[in-house]
Amino acid sequence: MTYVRPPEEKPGHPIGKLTMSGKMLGQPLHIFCRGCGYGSIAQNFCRLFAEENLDATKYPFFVGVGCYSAIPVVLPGYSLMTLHGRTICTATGAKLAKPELKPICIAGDGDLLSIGTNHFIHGCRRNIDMLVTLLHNKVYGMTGGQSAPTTPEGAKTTTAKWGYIEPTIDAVELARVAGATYIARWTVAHPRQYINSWKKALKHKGFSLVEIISPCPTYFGRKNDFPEPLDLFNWIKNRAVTLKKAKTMSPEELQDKIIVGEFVEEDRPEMTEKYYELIEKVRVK
Ligand SMILES: Cc1ncc(C[n+]2csc(CCOP(=O)(O)OP(=O)(O)O)c2C)c(N)n1
Ligand code: SF4
Ligand SMILES: [Mg+2]
Repeated sequence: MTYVRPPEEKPGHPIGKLTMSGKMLGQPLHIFCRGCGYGSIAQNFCRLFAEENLDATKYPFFVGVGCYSAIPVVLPGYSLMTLHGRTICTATGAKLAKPELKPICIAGDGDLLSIGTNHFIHGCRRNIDMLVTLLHNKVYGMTGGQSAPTTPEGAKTTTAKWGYIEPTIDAVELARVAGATYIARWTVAHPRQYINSWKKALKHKGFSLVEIISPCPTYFGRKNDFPEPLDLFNWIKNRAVTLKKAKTMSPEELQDKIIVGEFVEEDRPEMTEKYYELIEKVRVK
């Protein structure tokens, strides 16, 4: 005879109740492909809120258009799906109107480093107080695996059958020269490290970029001889070297490596504060 567990004995998911699907269905669910990094990133956002005991109403999510747009379905609090590439400018409006909020933007590599590059540069330059999480999966996942500005040279994609011929953008370097004041890069194999970077970024006053390299087994993996999702995960994991180690390596040794760590942490006047100071100064008394 099969034992049917009575509902009152069913163990609750520790963070499930915080999420939209958890509230409706009792547990957090996601719709990503098998082996996609986005499911674990979504769940770690929930973990961040639970561990820091955050008031979800103060940390609204802004997402662009890509596979990652489905992440907010399992996130606590409020979220706004903007247009493709328009997360940062929408979050800028929200921050200026309600300075007590700390926007969290979730953007893809196609979203942030192609159609939305200008907003990214100006967000960094303004040092506006928000956390931008860049999900770098090396392709435009949602639209069928086309090349992105992060596709490695020589890699195959739906639109680069014989190998991609363009040089790639380094988001960390772009953010650094544009003026972001907290910058970190990790991979999906570094969950504890990127959660800690999120925690720091939420306490930091200014523009923070946390880049996470994430596998897209369905498009990048399939086209580049990674038959199983775990093969692509291990390829990402095994290429990661820490910033400290990278300093001891030659440019040739670093060529196909992913340098991970915290790259920038500094204080600089923040845009929203300057904006409100100006309003106070010019207000007719
Ligand atoms: C203005 C505009 N141009 C193009 C599109 C089509 N489009 C939707 S998602 C996407 C690519 C998403 O790629 P990325 O941001 O890397 O996210 P991923 O799906 O890889 O997570 C594109 C080109 C769109 N929705 N809006
Ligand atoms: S297509 Fe790629 S990025 Fe999109 S859900 Fe599937 S594995 Fe993830
Ligand atoms: Mg992408």
